[in-house]
Amino acid sequence: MKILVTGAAGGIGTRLRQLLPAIYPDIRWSDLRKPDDLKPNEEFIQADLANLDEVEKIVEGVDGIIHLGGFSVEGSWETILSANIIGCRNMYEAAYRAGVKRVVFASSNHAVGFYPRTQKIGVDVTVRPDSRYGVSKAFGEAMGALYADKHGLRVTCLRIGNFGDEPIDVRRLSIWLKPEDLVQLCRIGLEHPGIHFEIFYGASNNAAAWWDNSNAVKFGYKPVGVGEDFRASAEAAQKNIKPDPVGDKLQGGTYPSAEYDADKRAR
Ligand code: 15L
Repeated sequence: MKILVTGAAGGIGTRLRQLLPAIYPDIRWSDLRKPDDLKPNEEFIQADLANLDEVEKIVEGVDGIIHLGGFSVEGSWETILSANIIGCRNMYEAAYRAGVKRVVFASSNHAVGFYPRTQKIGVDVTVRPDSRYGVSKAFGEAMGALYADKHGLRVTCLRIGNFGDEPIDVRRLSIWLKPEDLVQLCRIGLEHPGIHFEIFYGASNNAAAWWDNSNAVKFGYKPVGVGEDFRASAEAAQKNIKPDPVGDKLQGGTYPSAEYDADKRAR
């Protein structure tokens, strides 16, 4: 398989550049800017996702796409519109036109970040985005469903929690995703014969999880990261974080509490 990975210079992309080549020897990497540490043997094409012509060039000849590209946190409407909404539409549309078979879309927990931490949710709940960024991820999931149902792309959306070597605070004990587990989820999306349109939570084996990830397990996902192994360090780190009366109750944390004023408006 020839794979395109967008967002190659970002945090997740940088880590996948170490992990993926052993599995997929033929990878094309892309981003708005060239990664500083690009190696001579890595194929890289620079592209602005907001420019359809450029996106058509990067998808040419690939079998599958891992779409990490775009803005990875909350941003202004203009930024989110261009990088995440227009950019995501361009990726699906270019993939369709070029006959790409599979897309793994990096969605985010922020598509459902307004759910309370007391509620365990599956992948079939109504989206409750907690930010403009979260709205763009819900949009990317909806576009995935459209291109799967209407055009036959095989699409897997990963609602990624927090990617890294360990959970960095108490919230992340519930949503942590070990890099090797992300690789496993990408492989399911790119290779499993039963994929049509699926949503999985991008989370490791976290006893404190707020998510029911049985859909991923059904497709063979066996996470190796164990969140509870890091409880002591996560709780210690939490002591240095200021309490957030709104965000601490909600799955999305600081994303739903930023700009929050629902409690101040007369109904
Ligand atoms: C995300 O979607 C972001 O890309 C990442 O930077 C973190 O903020 C993460 O969510 C999180 O919720 O911890």
